[in-house]
Amino acid sequence: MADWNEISEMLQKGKAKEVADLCRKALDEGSSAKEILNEGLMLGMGIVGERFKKNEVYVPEVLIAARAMNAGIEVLKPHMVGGPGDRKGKVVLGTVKGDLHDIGKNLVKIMMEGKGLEVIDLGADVATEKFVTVAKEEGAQIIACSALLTTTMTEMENVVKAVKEAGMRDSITIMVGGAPVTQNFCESIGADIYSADATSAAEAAVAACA
Ligand code: B1M
Repeated sequence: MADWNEISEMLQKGKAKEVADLCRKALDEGSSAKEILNEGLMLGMGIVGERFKKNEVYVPEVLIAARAMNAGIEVLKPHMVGGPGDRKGKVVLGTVKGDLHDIGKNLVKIMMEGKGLEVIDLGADVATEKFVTVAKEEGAQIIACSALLTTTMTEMENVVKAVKEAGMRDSITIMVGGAPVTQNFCESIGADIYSADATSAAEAAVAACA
């Protein structure tokens, strides 16, 4: 069985090549991409987050850990997505204004594409109006917003307001997620769907497009 602690430790040290190699090895040994992500990569990133909170590590260390996490995700990506299939709907996805965290958002994209959805990824630090204009231009059914900071999750309410002001509220499903976001928060800002993780976000998006 794969050594989850080894993957976690390499991620914490920011050893991108080693993390990628260990993910490949774990796949070869029969672990699933989901297991490697949840037991190894997320374990490591969770520890980095705790140490960051206690000021035991700083932004540069967190950035290189994030780079190592991305290297692992790149290896897992082909094993997380399903076959091409017919496109089931269109999603405009991004991390809200002021927020640079994009790892979770990227996972949401991978899982949504794996379920046959077309995802227009606006990246991180996305202006409120951009979500709306791109959704309109592209005829998307869903706007999906990610936020990792308690200070930026409030931007999601501005997205809901902007969709209303554009007269698109009845034709667009607004999805929200990210570590500080909750079902209660989702309801309080008038968004439609809260999902706790990338897999449930993808499932909910498919259901909303059906
Ligand atoms: Co940041 N950071 N960070 N950071 N960072 C957190 C979020 C924090 C909790 C760390 C801590 O204090 N323990 C804290 C936030 C505190 C708060 O607001 N309550 C924090 C802080 C404070 C900051 C800065 C302000 C630090 C500073 O500069 N003083 C700064 C802000 C910069 C900015 O955004 N303007 C900052 C910067 C950074 C880095 C740039 C160094 C880096 C980001 C690199 C990158 O993303 N490219 C970083 C990182 C890596 C983290 C931690 C350590 C890890 C985040 C992560 O990628 N997790 C994080 C601590 C932690 O989370 N333990 C922390 C892995 C990822 C897979 O999980 O994103 O939660 P997550 O996604 C999950 C779910 O949330 C969900 O699905 C994913 C799993 O399946 N999900 C969705 C996400 N989006 C979704 C959307 C959906 C549905 C589900 O529907 C649309």
